[in-house]
Amino acid sequence: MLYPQFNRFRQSHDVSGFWDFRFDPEAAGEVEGWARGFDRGRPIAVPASWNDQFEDGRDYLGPAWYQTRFDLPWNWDGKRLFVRFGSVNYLASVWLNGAHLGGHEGGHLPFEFDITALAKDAGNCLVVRVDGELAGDRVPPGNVTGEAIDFFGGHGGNFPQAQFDFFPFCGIQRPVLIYAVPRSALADLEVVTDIAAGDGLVRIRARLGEAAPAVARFHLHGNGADVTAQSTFEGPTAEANLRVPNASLWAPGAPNLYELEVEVVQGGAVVDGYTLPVGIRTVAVDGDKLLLNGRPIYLTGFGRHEDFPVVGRGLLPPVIVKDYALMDWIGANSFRTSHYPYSEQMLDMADRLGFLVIAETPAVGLFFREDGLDRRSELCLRYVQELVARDRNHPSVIMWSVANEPHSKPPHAKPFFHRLVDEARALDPTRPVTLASFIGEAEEGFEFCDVVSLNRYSGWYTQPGDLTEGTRLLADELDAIHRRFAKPLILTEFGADAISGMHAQPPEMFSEEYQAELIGRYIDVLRAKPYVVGEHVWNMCDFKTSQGVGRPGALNHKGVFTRDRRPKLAAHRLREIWRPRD
Ligand code: BDP
Repeated sequence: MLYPQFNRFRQSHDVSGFWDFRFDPEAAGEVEGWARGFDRGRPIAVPASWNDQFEDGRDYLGPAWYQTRFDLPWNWDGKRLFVRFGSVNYLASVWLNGAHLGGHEGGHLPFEFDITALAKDAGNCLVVRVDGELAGDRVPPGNVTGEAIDFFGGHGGNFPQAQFDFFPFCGIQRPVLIYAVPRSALADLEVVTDIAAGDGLVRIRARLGEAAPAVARFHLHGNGADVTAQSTFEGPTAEANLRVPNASLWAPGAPNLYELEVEVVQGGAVVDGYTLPVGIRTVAVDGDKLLLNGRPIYLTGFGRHEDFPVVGRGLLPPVIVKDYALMDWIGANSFRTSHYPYSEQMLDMADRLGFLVIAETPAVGLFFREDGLDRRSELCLRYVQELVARDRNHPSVIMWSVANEPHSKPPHAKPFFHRLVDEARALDPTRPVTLASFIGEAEEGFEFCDVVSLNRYSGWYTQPGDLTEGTRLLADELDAIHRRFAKPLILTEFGADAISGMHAQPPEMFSEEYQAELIGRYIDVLRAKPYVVGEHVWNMCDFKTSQGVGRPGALNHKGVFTRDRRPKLAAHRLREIWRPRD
């Protein structure tokens, strides 16, 4: 899947801004014809979650309606026109000028519709119905009776009742683009890189939207290289293998990017062009090691969230820049997109700035009761497909995570994960696949993974207050897991809530000292285990959750930065560990 570009063949127009909005608690909109355009809408900002924009909608999860009007800014004769949504949580249904375009399920992956036949030069009316309700047959799920996840030590669940520990923000959360491409446009590019004797090998597959007699021209340049190739489309695809002598490899600390220009030529004329940044690098698992460019790499960093006051999960570019600056300051080299795919802008920046990313699907809070299981399995499979299609060309993405903290139970969990991991590997044999689990040694899904990802909170949820016993159990458990699976292991979550400004000596739970101490002592354990290849603290920043007694102020306080990005004691402790020379 190609992100829309603006160049001499392609146009793209961001229709984000202030849209009209209506809550629809009686589900009257469809009957009353809101799809053709509605009145009495209030203004809402797009992109942003709706929940914190108004006084009366924080816990309202849908349905709700969005509407905007737009004119087309170009001469698009002979072109194909699309509307593209970066993220709508959770169910979207879209109309243009009263005609239903289709829908999409799942909150964090892009979708688009061809609007060539429906769009007018002026006065287009785009309407989106969004339903973010929590339900057992959705992924991630919520309002599940008998399976409620309890972060609160048995004290009464959470509200809204999510099966996961982050606020179920809803709405149009990433940009909406109208874009135009030529009739014989590239629909997709797949780039895979390898290294041979210091040279970079760049394998490219280009695919046209519609098969047509055409030639593809490839030009890779940058870092002193200038390599070209040409190949004829066979049906819709054309392939090329480029060799970059003495390549400047992509890695954290040296995020060398080349620029790949692809042109489609028909009858001697260039009819389409697209430019893609390419980082030449390899990722592999070898025994207990995770290798980047053939050398062992150790991940330092975080599990995170897309979360910020007022915008909720809405794309906010300054926060992206700020967060990378903080990750750089603290000495992180990586993060996991817990617990859903992050914005394309976030990944572009990881490519540019040299951060490693474990890209995760939205499959969080899974449970394995028979009812609805097939549907959940199909949905999770589609998430894997959509995620790989979207993110496969990012050098920063080094691993796929198919789920977080499933409540795995026999007999269904094992085949469920077998299917997901196989799918990820079939679609992309070049990246390791993982699953983040709290179950540990008994997690059968680990069998299929290349890397084992464990989330552990001993010294917090278990052995509360007792870091000596908590870290002793951690050490034993890591060894037991490694004995059983013999794979590299990342501790993808560990941490403690610390209320910013709360102090205690000796350290006590919820104080900044306790958080810093727990993180430091965990890292001591991890560094003594040669098969551990990464430490991701949970979480980089405090983040909004549903309400419950274990979440003061409806926040998870496990951030080493506050929600507004101020460091707690643990951030300084981590910086001493991760950037010892500064
Ligand atoms: C794990 C989850 C994560 C939670 C975290 C916590 O993977 O989403 O926020 O624990 O409880 O269970 O802080």
